[in-house]
Amino acid sequence: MTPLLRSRVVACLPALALSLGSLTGIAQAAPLTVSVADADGKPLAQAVVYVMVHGTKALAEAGTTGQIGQRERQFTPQVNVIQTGTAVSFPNFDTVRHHVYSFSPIQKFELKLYAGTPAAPVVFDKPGTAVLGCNIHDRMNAWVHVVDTPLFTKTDATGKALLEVPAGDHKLRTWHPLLPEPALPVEQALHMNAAATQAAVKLPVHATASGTP
Ligand SMILES: [Cu+2]
Repeated sequence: MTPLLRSRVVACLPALALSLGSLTGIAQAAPLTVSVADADGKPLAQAVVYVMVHGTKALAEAGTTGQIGQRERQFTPQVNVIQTGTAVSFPNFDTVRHHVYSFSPIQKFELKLYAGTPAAPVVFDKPGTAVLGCNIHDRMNAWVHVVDTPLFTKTDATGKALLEVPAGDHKLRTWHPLLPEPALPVEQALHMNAAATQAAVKLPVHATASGTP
């Protein structure tokens, strides 16, 4: 080995270690706390918060499932975030029957008047937002925000969300059902190193007592 070649090999080692780390998903993650506020600076509950990380899988692992129940003539939960490819079941816990539908382009479906749990779940295979309703009960409404990342959560009653995020430069996205349609998420740059990080997001909405429209 010539001296020139040897020095090149040595110089390449740190870069190789770094790329192996990100390939195997062992990049060090650190806690990210996101505080979401409305236009008046009030904490916004039920906001969907997610991070787009280069190199993570857009699609959920095969067999990933979710559930949106119906209880006391309302969907539960009303605001949902799932990864693309998730199969969602719609169990009816009420004694009355429901007729669940979505006219949203990402997933148009109809579960005709039923009691109990429909046999086939609904697979949400495109990212975006689906708005759900019930043909029988007009006041029943729910939202399914489908995201191309496994790193997602929702804000609590104090408007805070917590995620574990690997180091790097990412996109932080926030969505809420009070946003005007078409409901695109609000996006901002996010830099994570190996330390706990705080981020603040302000959405152009006005918080309601129920947290939904
Ligand atoms: Cu109903």
